[in-house]
Amino acid sequence: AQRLANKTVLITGASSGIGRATALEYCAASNGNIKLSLIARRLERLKELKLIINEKYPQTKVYIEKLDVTETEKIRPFLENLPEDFKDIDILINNAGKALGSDKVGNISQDDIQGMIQTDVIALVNFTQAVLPLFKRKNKGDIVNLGSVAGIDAYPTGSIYCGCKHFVKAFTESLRKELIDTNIRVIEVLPGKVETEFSVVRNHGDELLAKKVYEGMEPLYGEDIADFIVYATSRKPNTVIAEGLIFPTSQASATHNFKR
Ligand code: 8X3
Repeated sequence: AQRLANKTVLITGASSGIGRATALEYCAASNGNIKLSLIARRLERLKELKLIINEKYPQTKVYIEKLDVTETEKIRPFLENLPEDFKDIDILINNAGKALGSDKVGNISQDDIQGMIQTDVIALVNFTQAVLPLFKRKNKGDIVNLGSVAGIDAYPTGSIYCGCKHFVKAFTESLRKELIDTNIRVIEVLPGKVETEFSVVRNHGDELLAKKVYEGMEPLYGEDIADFIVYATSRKPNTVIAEGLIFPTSQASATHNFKR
């Protein structure tokens, strides 16, 4: 926890799910001695989160901004215009991501294809590229990319999402190798079933269908992944937790071996 003291963390997709839980977990682990830049499309949610954080940790500096990570041209201005206190980012959490639909190849809508690739692939690359010059100047910093078990275990009806997450895996690995001469740490988190708004979004808002995804099993929750992210980024500087594949106890692969 001492290692987190006064660090600046930037989290994309911070209004819900794993991103939100990660913001809260950094506060808990550092006893509020942390600076958080939280971005998402839903500003109201971020405002609520900031209130919740500052109620418990009045000393925690929280900066929130409404930003759609797919608006590429806004990313660099956003970073350049961060308030002075938040400019010196130590940890980038590329969390924003989504699956859209469960259609088979041949039936996938253009909107779903673009939506996933824009967020899961292009935005993640753009944020990484935009923050990297700072990390290189400092010769330190942590980049945490949210992959998925879908990034190592492709399943039917998930072709685009699985493709995106395979991309995240390859991109993250290339980056870690490129940065071998630096102290920058590149970390990939590969969650299995985590009950967040993920399945509601995948099912285009159908809450009943979303519930079924976790029926009869005990899924993970955002805080379980947050716990790992905070653990990985608070190791000694000589240690990189390069990858973490995290399942609920009732899951052993993307599509098989569910204990229900
Ligand atoms: C989310 C996990 O199994 O729905 O990345 O693809 S899964």
